[in-house]
Amino acid sequence: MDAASGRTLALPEDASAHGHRIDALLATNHRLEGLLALVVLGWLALAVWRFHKARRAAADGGTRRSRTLVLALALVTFGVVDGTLFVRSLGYVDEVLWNFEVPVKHPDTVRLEVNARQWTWEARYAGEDGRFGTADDVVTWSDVRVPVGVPVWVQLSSTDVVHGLALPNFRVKLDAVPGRVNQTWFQAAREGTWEVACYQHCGTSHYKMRGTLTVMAPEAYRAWLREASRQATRAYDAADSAAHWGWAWKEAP
Ligand SMILES: [Cu+2]
Repeated sequence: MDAASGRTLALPEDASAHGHRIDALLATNHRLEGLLALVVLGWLALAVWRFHKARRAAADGGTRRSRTLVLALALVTFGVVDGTLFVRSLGYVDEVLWNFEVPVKHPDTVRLEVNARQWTWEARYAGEDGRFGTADDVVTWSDVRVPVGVPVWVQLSSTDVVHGLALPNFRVKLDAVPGRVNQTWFQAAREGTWEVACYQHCGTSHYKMRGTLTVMAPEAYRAWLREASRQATRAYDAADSAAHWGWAWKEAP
């Protein structure tokens, strides 16, 4: 690790409850690829060693036996490598990524509307009354706060162009598409401050589209939300139509 720049070859630190499953998939992929590379290179070295004195090449690709052998090897390799990744990905999709039962059923789930625009992330919380689109909604700019240990259910859209919401430390990536609401959920495993990034090139200041995600203790989060909600009610301006982006929460995932 390069301490001065914070750069490292390793994956970003995993601060989420489920990111380890993505990392395990990547690790499996790397191990299988490494094994394949070893086999192929070993085979190549063996061929060079065995035939290095031969002066005339003898093609043997034309026999039925050799073609069957190559096809069988290719199919077995595909089945083992891609089959393993496919089956394990399905487990992750079923149990985590598309399992909206978890945020639906968990009573403390934080619902978060995120709107991307050139070049910031607007985040809307329902506020003290628990309903979106009311005077006590809390809106932040590129400053997302969530409590530790509870599901965070994100609904994401965009005002202008396609953006990509990325939370590298939570292994979350989701497209922000104008005119539609995409959703995902994640859960923080520990407190801290991490990066929110845009992973779709979205214009000249794309590189500025960077925010922070702060994971707080549940009591601290509740205190922050209560105070922010109180301030939002005081500052509410019914005529400020630009501030009233947002949508009725889509309950059915
Ligand atoms: Cu962007």
